[in-house]
Amino acid sequence: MADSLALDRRFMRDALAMGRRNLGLAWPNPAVGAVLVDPRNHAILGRGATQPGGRPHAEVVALGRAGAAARGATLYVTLEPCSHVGRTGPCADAIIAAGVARVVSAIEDPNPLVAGLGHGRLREAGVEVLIGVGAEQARRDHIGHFTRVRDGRPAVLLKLAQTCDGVAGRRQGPRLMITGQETRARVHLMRARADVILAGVNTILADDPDLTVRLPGMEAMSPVRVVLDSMLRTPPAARIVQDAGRVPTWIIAAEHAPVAPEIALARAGVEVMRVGSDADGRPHLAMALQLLGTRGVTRVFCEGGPALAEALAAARLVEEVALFTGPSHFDGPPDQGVAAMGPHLRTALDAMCVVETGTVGDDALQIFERVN
Ligand code: AOF
Ligand code: ZN
Repeated sequence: MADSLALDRRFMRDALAMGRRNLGLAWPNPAVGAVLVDPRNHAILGRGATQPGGRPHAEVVALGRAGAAARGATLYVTLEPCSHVGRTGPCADAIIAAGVARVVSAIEDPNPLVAGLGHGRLREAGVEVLIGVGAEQARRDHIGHFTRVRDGRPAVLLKLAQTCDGVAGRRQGPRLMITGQETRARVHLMRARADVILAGVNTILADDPDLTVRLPGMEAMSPVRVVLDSMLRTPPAARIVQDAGRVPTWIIAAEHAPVAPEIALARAGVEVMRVGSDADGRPHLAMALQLLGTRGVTRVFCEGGPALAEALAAARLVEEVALFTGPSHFDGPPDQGVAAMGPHLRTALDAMCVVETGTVGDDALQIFERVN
């Protein structure tokens, strides 16, 4: 039955692509994709993805599109259909009620409310269930759901840019231009697929970035911007503060941060949160991420610069690294260059696997993924 496996893979790829379209929008839920197919002629009867804010679930959307045609159909879905009663009834029950004959599911949902119960319920009702097609890609796409269920925190995807001799920036002076226009577009796409963008206050002070998605047609996909700023040094004139009414900005400060700047920032529409600090007085990274987890955040895209990247790696909080390497050498005196990678990040990368390599314009891109 090699043919049927090839078909299952093909339609699961469709379902995975559907789900990925809503990465960055579906939180606090995973961005699931679903495709209903007529097994007789392989016609697609309906597609769906988890909707912005997490509801309706993907299966319900696909079933709604297919209507009565779902009877006898095969459903491809990138995560186990839920079995719990949430804001509406369980997807497993909707699938059974629609008369779906076969479900091909990429991976079990680790959520203890579901964890095998969705598949079990389908089988009990006489639905044929095949699990595991596309599992590797599904685990990647749902990585934030997995870390949130397992560790109570979002997954961290780290972006790094370096010159070909490993420099990420200048100690002082104008910003070092490392990568080209094509990389900029690619980074904006990566931003759009995240729930929040994370940066340290030093990046805000040095570059005054706006950290939004500025791709034509995708401006509405800008994630929440989160700044780690222990002493609340973010200036009220910073871009991320000035346009906080349009794209939300959250600042995570240490408990001992002064109150006066908080009032000014809050007046500008910024939400200030406080967490305990580490030995150096900075917001405790694991606690900051836990806090984001309680807010429903599943995917963090970190553009915070080398110091934050190194600290995240040291705390073993990095799931994925996108490393862009530009074509030029650092043009300044060696002692003026900030190294892109510290020892913890190097060790972390050594233990990761490379899942993608290629070029983006004149830059090289490698994507590394944590193995366990
Ligand atoms: C599905 N299909 O498209 C998604 C699922 O709060 P609720 O009721 O929306 O349930 C959230 C949980 O449902 C979430 O934590 C995850 O386990 C699962 N997500 N399940 O059947 C979907 N997004
Ligand atoms: Zn569901």
